[in-house]
Amino acid sequence: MTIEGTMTGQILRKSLREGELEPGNEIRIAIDQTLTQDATGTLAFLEFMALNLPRVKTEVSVSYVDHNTLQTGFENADDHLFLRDCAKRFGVYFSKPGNGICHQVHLERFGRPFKTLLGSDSHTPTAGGLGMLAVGAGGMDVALAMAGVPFPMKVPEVINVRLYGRLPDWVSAKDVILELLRRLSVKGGLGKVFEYTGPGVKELSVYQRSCITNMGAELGAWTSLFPSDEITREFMRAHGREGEWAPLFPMEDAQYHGVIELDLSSLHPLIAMPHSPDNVVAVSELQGLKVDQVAIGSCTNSSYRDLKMVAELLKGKRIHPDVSLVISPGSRRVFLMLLEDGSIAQMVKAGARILELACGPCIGMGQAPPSGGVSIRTFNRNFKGRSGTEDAEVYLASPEVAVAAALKGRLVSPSVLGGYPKLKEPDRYPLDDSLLIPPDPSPVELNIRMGPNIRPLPHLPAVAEEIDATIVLKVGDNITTDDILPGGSKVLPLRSNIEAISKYTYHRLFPDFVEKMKRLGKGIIVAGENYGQGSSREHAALAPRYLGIVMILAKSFARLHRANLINYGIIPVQIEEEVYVQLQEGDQIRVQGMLEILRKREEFYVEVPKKGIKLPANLNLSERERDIVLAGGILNYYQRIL
Ligand code: MIC
Ligand code: SF4
Repeated sequence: MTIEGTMTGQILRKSLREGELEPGNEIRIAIDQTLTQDATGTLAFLEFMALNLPRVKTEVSVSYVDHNTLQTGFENADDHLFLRDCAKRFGVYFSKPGNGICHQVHLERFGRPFKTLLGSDSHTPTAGGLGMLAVGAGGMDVALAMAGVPFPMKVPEVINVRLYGRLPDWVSAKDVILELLRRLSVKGGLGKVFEYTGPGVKELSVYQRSCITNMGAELGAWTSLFPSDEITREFMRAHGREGEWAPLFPMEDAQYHGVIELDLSSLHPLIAMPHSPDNVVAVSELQGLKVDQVAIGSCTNSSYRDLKMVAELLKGKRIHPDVSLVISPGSRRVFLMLLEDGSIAQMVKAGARILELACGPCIGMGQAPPSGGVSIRTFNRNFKGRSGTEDAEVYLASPEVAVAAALKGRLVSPSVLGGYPKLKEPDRYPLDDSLLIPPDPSPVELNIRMGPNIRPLPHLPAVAEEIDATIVLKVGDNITTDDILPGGSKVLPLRSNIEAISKYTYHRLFPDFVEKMKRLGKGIIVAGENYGQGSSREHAALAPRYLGIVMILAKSFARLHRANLINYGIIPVQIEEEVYVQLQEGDQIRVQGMLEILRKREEFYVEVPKKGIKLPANLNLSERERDIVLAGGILNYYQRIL
């Protein structure tokens, strides 16, 4: 079986720098563009600085500020200055706070069909909506891509999602991806790329396609891709970039590892219930649920199409008195359109609160719902506590469903709102670049300003010959990086200071974790399936490492988090269910000859001396990954060879 004829295969072939294009093999691909955002970008640039290169080597690198825009202290503002200086010094575009959410701005301003994009954010696959192979990664991997180092990835399995028919009124792109999450779950995409083809593709605009590829991240997939067709070309023309368009289609003989048939016309409005994006049911099943808050925006649903729909549905009406409706436009271009065509006025008159053009409530930066409150959001993640309110009930749905809830104060089928607005994609967007600073043509010498909260990367000791540590934590399936290291307005400003942020490791779920680690000095975590799902934040690996976590024994790992663990020298070990059930918190674990195992063994035993048992475990690391762990992390490894 070969993936050569698929769209993924064609881009990988063009970008291949090392290895064979056989599913399961590790290859290296050239990265054309990178994106970083402020919450992961400060580490990424500290890491880039540690590589001692004068300038980035990519075609385009963009540093966005969109997550940490709430300036309640000096920390975030200092981070913005640091990132501004790094961009100037290293030849990177700088998207100032207020320009919009990285993924939407990137789609509009930089995304190019047939090219590769690596971003230090898990929703980087948004750009797959215009035929770009766009992958999320940890900051260190993006720093290396900026340094021109080809990106290592396992050749994925490619799954074909064939779309038929057209979306009925009141059903939108969000329902397509919620339906896939319902069918496949948050683990359904591990090791896979989803390619969308079929006659239904032409019924979707680029923004709608991007809503789908964006939330492909929630399936755990490497990425998702749509063809680049005339609709893509028109989108790029509307953004003044038709010259950058290139066609992309699967070849006639393309082979896929699986086919999913999806008839768009059979879909109805769906909603993900607390606390997982795959906990999906029909809106009709929850009819009447009382709603406290409605939040519209995020990189998934804040395009012109989505917000124009919201404005049209709010026009001449008033939101329910018990509901707070907040709306955050995704980009300045979209915001200007909405201002100029009167949409924002319609929203405001209806009672909406207009927020900054940023991630905002999606990552708990403001707008936490009331205690026990029900919040309907057009976002992509509803993990427990992510909203900033531990006992809030967060639901994910389309803009149509969200706005209907805002008007009625209860969850209702959006069709009760009457006629479905017929919207047309604009022929031209205002090509506003007023908050985008292009890189200088030649290298710039300047002192990078580093505020007091920006601390050097911690030094991490290399792996010891013998592992002898306690299981400090045993967790179940689908632990998210938000569980490991939460976002929110209190913790996010500490992203540039590992010592400070490490104090919040597991602090929502296991408040004594940090104390325990301080006492023990080192420890091991045992976990179920899909450990570390969700974001790309390397802090969720680096902070536990800093506290002394040396190894994680899990039934399976989320792809992005596993890469981050390796990059920071935590050994990811795979165990079977029989082993998982025998390990308990407090067990002392011993592994002898760890260096030898890391050098050449796949299978080995972990000993629990007190119980007198030896349990089988599996390393499952590529040669490169072994070398990185042995070197004590990726920075040491590359500093040696660059
Ligand atoms: C998210 O949606 O979880 C984030 C916040 O955008 C993260 C990045 C981060 O933690 O900074 C992501 O998706 O990778
Ligand atoms: Fe920002 Fe939310 Fe998108 Fe993450 S998912 S990039 S926090 S808008």
